Amino acid sequence: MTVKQNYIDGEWVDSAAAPIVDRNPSDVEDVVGSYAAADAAQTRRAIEAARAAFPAWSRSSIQERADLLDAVGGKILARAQEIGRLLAREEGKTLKEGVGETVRAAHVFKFHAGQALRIAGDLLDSPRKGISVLVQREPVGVIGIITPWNFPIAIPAWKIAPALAYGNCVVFKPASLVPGCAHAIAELLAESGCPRGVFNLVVGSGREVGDVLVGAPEVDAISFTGSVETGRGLAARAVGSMKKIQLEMGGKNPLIVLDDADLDNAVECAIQGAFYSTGQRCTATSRVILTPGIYARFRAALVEKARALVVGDALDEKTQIGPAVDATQLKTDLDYISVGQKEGARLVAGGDRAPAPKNGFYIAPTIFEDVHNQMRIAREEIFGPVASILRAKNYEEALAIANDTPFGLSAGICTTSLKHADHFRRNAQVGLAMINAPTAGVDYHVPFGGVKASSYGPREQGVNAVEFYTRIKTVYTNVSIGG
Ligand code: UN1
Repeated sequence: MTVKQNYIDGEWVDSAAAPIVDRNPSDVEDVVGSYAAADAAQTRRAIEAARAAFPAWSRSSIQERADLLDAVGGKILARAQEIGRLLAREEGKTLKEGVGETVRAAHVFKFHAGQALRIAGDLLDSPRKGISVLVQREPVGVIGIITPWNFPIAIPAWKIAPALAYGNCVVFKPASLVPGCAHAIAELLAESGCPRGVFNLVVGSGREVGDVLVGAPEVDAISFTGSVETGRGLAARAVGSMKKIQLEMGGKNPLIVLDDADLDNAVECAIQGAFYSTGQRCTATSRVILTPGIYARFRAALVEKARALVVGDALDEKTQIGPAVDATQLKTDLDYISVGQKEGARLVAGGDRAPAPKNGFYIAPTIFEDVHNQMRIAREEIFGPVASILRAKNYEEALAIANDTPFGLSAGICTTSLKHADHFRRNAQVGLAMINAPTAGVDYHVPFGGVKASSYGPREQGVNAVEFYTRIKTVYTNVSIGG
């Protein structure tokens, strides 16, 4: 099998290190591909190439940048079935989700193609006579982009596209579990005429590639999505070289279901939020908080639906829930299930590996009840298809439980009460509040991010991406000078 290369300074490059073997989590016998593992020296070369490309790219015409991003978006869209299939094969989300994510990535590129054309500043008068003030936006420089495995194309897209739109150069380190989609992005950028050095791909470990990126003084900013632990360590180090940082980390997202909720919709929100994408989303619903009047009905319907979900090969059209991404994540999920049982929570669905036709990391959608919010399964992010049901006396107590968490990414409420929906909108301590909608699944044209331990730095996505990918210069001009 040929080893797919990294992309550094406009060249596809090999590596002396043992390649990274990309395996299908639905069927470990299926090798998706082999990818060259970049080392520290290659990462430094990529950073140098990005540095060298920056002066010209930062002054490139906005039309050139818009055309590049639009071309990439168009090509992703044209190849959405094929790339979506690759995504499902290497990550394990279903084909439908894989294609959906790919289409989302295409839209992200097209959105930021448009944004490149409207980089605005502000022109103000000065309190001093004869002075005018211009507040302008400029590119930041070289951006290190570090992405997780759970959205192998959408997350890279929503970091790379705005970085390039605003005139920055990129060194991209994807998660080693999903090099296929990262490689596809690099190929599309290369074939769409991205100038050399402007975009570089370095597939490799956090210890080697990530470490160089975070430590290098020539990298001006790091955008990271991943675990809280890695994010905290990264931030502490990045500050040493005064980097701009943007971190998207975990969640422990609650869904409140009140007595007056539309039952079918509420159950659907919980199923989608907790189990789709195998629960491997930082926006996944992991705590379902119920008030007494709906408890029994909701619980029965949720358990029935969860048990009926078809777990299987991600590429099988009938599959609703694909496997865990790898053996490590599967073990984490199973370990948390035994932690929950030891803590006294009651298992009402799943709880073990799911029977499956192939040798993959299959796990059954799992529901605990009698969960107390102080239990570890209610406080720590599991990142698997494991949901907990918690009881609350009323809306007020449900909201208090929802907010009692170190995280603050997404929170949902299912209710037909305008009063409670409105109170929740104002008082949920999160960056994403969902009303009669699942906690996961977000749009590409609006800001994304959370509060507390979930996020750090400016928001990602939509118009707000400009905050992170540009810096501001305030220009004072004495307009009274000259003729
Ligand atoms: C979504 O719910 O559609 O890593 C997006 C994650 C998030 C993205 C979630 N950064 O799960």
